[in-house]
Amino acid sequence: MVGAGGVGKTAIATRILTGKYLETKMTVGLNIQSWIMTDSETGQTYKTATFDLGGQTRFKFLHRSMVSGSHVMLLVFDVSRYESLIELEDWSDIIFNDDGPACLLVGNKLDLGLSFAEDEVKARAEELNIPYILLSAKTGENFDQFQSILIERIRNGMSRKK
Ligand SMILES: Nc1nc2c(ncn2[C@@H]2O[C@H](COP(=O)(O)OP(=O)(O)OP(=O)(O)O)[C@@H](O)[C@H]2O)c(=O)[nH]1
Ligand SMILES: [Mg+2]
Repeated sequence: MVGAGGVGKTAIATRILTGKYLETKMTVGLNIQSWIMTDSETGQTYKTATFDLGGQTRFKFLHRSMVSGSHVMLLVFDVSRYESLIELEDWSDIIFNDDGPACLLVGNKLDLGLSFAEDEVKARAEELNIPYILLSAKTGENFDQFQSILIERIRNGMSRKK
């Protein structure tokens, strides 16, 4: 998971792991958590590790090798902060690498409402040729759909990197 500081990466990881929204603190460096995920379509289980990367720019140099070696990259932004979408451009080279992770653009804090047109997100996702989803880690809106796409991305990322 990558994205600007404060967009809600840790809140999303927490909801994946616990099904709940809990208050978070700024992530210093990174936070790794493991869990087992079952693909309801294939019955396959995956032992998963989330690398929740602190969004402060001073940590960025540490992230590139971890991200390019992973199966899935979630590019998280805050729908109420347009700059957080723009900042994700830093990861374009990894997105466009055929051997890179399967990617998903995630717009969080949907409960606050979008401060710009959804078409902007759509256009960005089309440019990068990756799917996108808007959700709220706080209310859980669209989280079920997110988890289905996530498992599809894991399947996709695993088959790329066999
Ligand atoms: N309204 C709203 N607030 C949220 C949501 N998700 C997270 N937040 C809040 O946004 C702030 C930052 O959330 P974090 O999950 O810590 O953000 P982060 O991306 O992990 O931040 P860094 O670790 O600094 O990179 C916290 O105060 C959260 O409570 C959401 O879906 N809606
Ligand atoms: Mg965090």
